[in-house]
Amino acid sequence: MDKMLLLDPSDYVGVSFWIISAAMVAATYFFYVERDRAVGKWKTSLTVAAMVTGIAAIHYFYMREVWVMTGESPTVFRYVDWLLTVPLQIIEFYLILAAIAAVATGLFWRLLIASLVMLVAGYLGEVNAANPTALWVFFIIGMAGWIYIIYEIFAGEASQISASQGTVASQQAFNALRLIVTVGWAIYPLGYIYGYAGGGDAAALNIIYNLADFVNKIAFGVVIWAAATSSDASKPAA
Ligand SMILES: *C/C=C(C)/C=C/C=C(C)/C=C/C1=C(C)CCCC1(C)C
Repeated sequence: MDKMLLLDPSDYVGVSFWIISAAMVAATYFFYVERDRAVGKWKTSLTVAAMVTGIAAIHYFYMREVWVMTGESPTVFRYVDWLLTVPLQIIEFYLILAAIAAVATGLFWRLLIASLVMLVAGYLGEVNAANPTALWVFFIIGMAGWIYIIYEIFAGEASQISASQGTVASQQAFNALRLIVTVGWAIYPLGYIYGYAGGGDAAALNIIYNLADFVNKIAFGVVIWAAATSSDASKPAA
């Protein structure tokens, strides 16, 4: 490379890395400051939301650098970020339930292990993308982890606790988080398919993953913020 660029204006993937870095920093500040307006155990939920976007902000700075300088996918930074932030989001689910009921820790561990299976398999698939068998076998294993999480929050213990013991605000937050894990998280496997099927398209892969992180980290935090600062944060459900 004869010239080092901070950001080439025609590099739309690099620009998306830049925008999301800034958005993650701003969201972190927002959730942290707004914590003052939340009541009781909801404060912890906002702290965790700020941790998620804060960790992502740091990784986005480095991911942008890798992309701008090499044009390659920053796979290691991407998965280190997810490995930290996805378990934190699982903790959010657990905190929302634990704020209203005595929740078995077994539920927490099942969700955590399923999310780790999903991420480790995804990583192994992406670093072995040159081998189509590995690429798709690991993808299927990753899908199984995600489908298990969906099962747990729609039909398992978590959904029963929310339905039977939730407050108005906790049920709102739980239902919205459920939607994020189902619809929002679906963007990631779509990015994987789009990015790797048919020979590989690193630009498409990264733009889709970046969009997904924007939705699933910032919007996820906003959902928690809305519940935590709503006037019925502690009102029992009818
Ligand atoms: C903040 C980061 C988040 C919420 C990352 C979530 C990542 C996923 C839901 C990834 C899912 C994948 C599968 C379901 C199949 C295998 C490939 C993955 C890892 C992209």
